[in-house]
Amino acid sequence: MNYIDLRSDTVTKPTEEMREAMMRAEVGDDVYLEDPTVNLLQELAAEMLGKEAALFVPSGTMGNQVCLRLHTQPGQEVIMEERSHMFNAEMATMAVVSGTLARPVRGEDGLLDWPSVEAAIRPQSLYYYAQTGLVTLENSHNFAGGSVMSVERIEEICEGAHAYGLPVHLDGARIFNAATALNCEAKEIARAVDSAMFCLSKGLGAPIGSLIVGRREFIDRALAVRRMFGGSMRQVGVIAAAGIIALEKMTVRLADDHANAQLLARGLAEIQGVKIDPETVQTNILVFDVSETGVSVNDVSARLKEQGVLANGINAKEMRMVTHKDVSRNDCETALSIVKTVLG
Ligand code: TLP
Repeated sequence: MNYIDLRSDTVTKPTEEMREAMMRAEVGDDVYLEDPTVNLLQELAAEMLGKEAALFVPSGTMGNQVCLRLHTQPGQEVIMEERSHMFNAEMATMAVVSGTLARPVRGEDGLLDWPSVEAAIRPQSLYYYAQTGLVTLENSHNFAGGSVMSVERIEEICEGAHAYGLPVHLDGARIFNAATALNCEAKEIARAVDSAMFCLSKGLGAPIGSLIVGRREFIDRALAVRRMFGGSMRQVGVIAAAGIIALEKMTVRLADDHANAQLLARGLAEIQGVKIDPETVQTNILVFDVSETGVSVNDVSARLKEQGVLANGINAKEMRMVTHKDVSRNDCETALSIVKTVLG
């Protein structure tokens, strides 16, 4: 069956242009920093994010965790939003590998604000408290329905955190979706943070890869941590070539995915028992509550699959749909009518 796959924007296939570029990529051993295609991708990434340097890493998880490791000391706490990916979906790496403890804080629609971050910072005078070492943000916010934090809010949090001597890391896996929604450049979103990670393999269609960006000195140290985590690669220009096309060609089309997500949100909101406010859908991710439809999340998922639509639950009540380049407007209309049949 030809599924309409709304499970994630990670399911996309590389474009023909990407495959062609991968085949022709100039390569070298990246452990010697001699892969020209990787070097080009890193320069492009640093330029687009407005930072001194960038480093190519195999996955978003590794990128986030390399940064966390560099910013913290074992025994410290990291302030993060309660539904954030780093807290919920990275296998407790921050505890196992960096010896840190999450200090989860609930943000409305997944978005932290400075007063709640400040309230979570541990006082330095009390020796029995673990000390706060880092603040992390996520923009757009995956499990809170692709919500977007404004540049002003990010800058206020960074200014506040820096006054306490705390660095801020941005999980910007989908920073270009956030930039599209905010109608700004990614570098404006990243301006005040100390490090950021973004992914080429989410909405941008590349098969593999993420980048971390920051000051030159930070990225130099990140090389060693990436190596320690097993993430240094060799003739990896074959992948970086697709990443360059992702950055040069694929960010401009994200508004189409956002429009398709709106279409799905408006249609879902009309279904009896489904809870979603289309006004809150700002990017390509929709999270909706099916608990009042009388059908469990797993059953909705299974019935949709029988009819050719893939979508998963993210908890006992909520499901997620993610639009991307490999689902058309027409596919979204078809998916919607299938959801209506399944829940109607
Ligand atoms: N998100 C994936 C799954 O892991 C849930 C998805 O399908 O959305 N930060 C954010 C905000 C993410 O959404 C993800 C992946 C990551 C980090 C990790 O990236 P990878 O999967 O490349 O390690």
